[in-house]
Amino acid sequence: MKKIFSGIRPTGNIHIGNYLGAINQWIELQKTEDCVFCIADWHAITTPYEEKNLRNIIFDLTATYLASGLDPEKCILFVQSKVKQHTELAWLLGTITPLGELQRMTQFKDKSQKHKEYINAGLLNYPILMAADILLYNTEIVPVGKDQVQHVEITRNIAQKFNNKYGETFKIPEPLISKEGAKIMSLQDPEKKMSKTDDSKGSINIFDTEDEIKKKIMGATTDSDSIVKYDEINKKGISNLLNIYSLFGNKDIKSIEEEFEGKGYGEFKTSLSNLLIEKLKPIKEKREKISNEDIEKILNEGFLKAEERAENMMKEVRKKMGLTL
Ligand code: ATP
Ligand code: LTN
Repeated sequence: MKKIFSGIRPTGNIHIGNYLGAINQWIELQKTEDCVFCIADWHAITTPYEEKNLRNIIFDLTATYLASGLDPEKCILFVQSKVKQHTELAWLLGTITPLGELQRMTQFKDKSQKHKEYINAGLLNYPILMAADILLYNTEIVPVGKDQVQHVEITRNIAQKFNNKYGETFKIPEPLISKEGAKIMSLQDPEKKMSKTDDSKGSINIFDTEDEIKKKIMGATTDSDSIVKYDEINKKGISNLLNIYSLFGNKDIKSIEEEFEGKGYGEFKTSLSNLLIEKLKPIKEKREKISNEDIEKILNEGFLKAEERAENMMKEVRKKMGLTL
């Protein structure tokens, strides 16, 4: 069994990009591998957030995971801030991470551009905490969307550096990216990735109502020639919709193009809305059956299992670094 680790920030509603890029892979992996998944609340607070909502968002995110098919019998699911070893290891790894590498990270540049009033050291150190998350669990594979690959690469550098300096300790993890779902683009601006914290019209959330889904798909930005054809350079909007259609409908893009030959965007978009409504319905129904008590119990059990593994790793790290008093 391979050791898998991944996380997601509790920053808002889960959208189909998160689902296709990350969660969907996790659901597959839990069937055969040793999986640990965390709700990265310490990462979430590096960008503006409402403290009174955080707990609800964490509960909601957990419920979304469970409704989408994550099974607490088959994986460990926990909240990052419960396991204090993550901050301890992040501090230690910070002492061997070059400042220049952190400043070069695309996400740091993007998010500090977006939140000019809130450029904090936590945002810069974000990848160190993510490295700690991953390395604490002897991780071999990190399933993420494309935007997070750079952070897995810096994690590899940090692990290698630690092993060279203090002796063989960490496995060197590899990113795993789902091929087509790796980057679902915003419906409003197909140049940008679909994101939880950007404009809500650009993303379809898992729990959107049927009306919301229809409105957003019908209003999605497309070019003016009305030919349903995949062309990532000149027809970004329609290509993104074709990609979503193909992933949810389990059909290859060629056959969808054939199906809609001569039919125009209106018909294609209606069909895509219906497909999304049909595919998201069972997740919504399952969500309604999950109570806060269920969630609390699952997260607590996950915390106990995660903490035990994390503490085992920390014992070794402290010893290697001479922190044994
Ligand atoms: P935020 O807007 O807060 O940055 P986000 O929508 O980018 O949030 P994250 O919590 O950062 O979501 O990401 C969770 C997981 O979903 C990561 O593995 C990330 O790579 C993946 N992911 C996020 N957006 C997309 C997308 N548009 N397409 C595919 N995968 C995505
Ligand atoms: N930074 C990630 C979330 C995250 C993560 C992790 C992903 C936090 N810790 C560890 C993989 C492994 C993001 O999606 N924004």
